[in-house]
Amino acid sequence: MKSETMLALYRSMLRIRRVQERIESLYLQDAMKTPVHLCIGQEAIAAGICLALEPDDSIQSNHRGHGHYLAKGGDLKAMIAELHCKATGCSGGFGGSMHLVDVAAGHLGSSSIVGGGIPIGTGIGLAMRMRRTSQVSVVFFGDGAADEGVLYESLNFAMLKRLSVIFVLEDNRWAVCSPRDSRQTGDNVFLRGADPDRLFTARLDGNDAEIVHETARAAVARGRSGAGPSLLVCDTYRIMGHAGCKAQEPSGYRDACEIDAWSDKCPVALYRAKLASRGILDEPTEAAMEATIAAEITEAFDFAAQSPLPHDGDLHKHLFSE
Ligand SMILES: Cc1ncc(C[n+]2csc(CCOP(=O)(O)OP(=O)(O)O)c2C)c(N)n1
Repeated sequence: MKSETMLALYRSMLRIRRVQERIESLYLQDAMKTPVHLCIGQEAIAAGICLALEPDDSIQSNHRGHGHYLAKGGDLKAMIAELHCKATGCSGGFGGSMHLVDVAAGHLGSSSIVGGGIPIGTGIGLAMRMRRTSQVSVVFFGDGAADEGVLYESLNFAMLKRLSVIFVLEDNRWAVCSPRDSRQTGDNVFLRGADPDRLFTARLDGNDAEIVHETARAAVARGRSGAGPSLLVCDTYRIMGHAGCKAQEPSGYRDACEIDAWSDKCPVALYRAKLASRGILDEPTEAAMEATIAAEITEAFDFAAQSPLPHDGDLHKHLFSE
């Protein structure tokens, strides 16, 4: 892997982490008028997958979608404005944190309906096929969404038509406060009817950005060649609570040792150490990266604070095609 690619992976993860941290630190001021679901701990998946995509490839995301939006090239100012429900937000202030969209960046939307993006991303893959393009459609979803029957219908259809869809399961082991074992027998989603000839499957360390990126590149190449879909199951963990910020997380349903063990596998810290040991990331480079990201985040929060709220008269806009 080229050193620019490694630095791009690191920058993308670091930027997602710093944005999440700023949201976390300011959330309880109540200026952000939307529930938030932070993806701290899961940055390597968004960064690794999206760096393998072109701007006109598309992604579908879920409620925990800030990382996907940013990694795919979504506009940070518009995202932060959306969290403040301002008219300048990427969904006009009507969507909030769970409904981000940036069509220009190929982010065709996130949804609060668990599993909701799976059939949409599959349909986008069908549209790409019908238009005879070599684009790829990626769907990000959690292990809770993998409990929904629609995943298996969508996988089946994508296999049948050999669609260029990459299903990315971010297996963080928890659905709100239900552990995976209480919802699924075994831990092998591939056993549920997948055809190995038609579906490339991989279970990988979702906290290792390079592994995620290399695997995504293989899945993208397969999709572009017309060979069909892929299912990438990325093992990871959400370090923060399910929703809101620290103070709002009910404690007790997760073992503190489990959280500590996964915190030690922080994808950002591990990759920083790896790049430093390879001599690719030195202190001045990292300091410059941090400064640029910090300035960008401050600018985005200022932009959101100064932006107007949507007009009352627009309340029913965007409900129907005009
Ligand atoms: C169809 C549907 N069912 C239930 C919910 C309530 N709900 C919101 S998030 C969530 C858990 C999702 O877990 P997972 O897909 O693993 O994603 P994670 O939150 O762990 O990232 C649930 C059940 C919902 N939003 N939509």
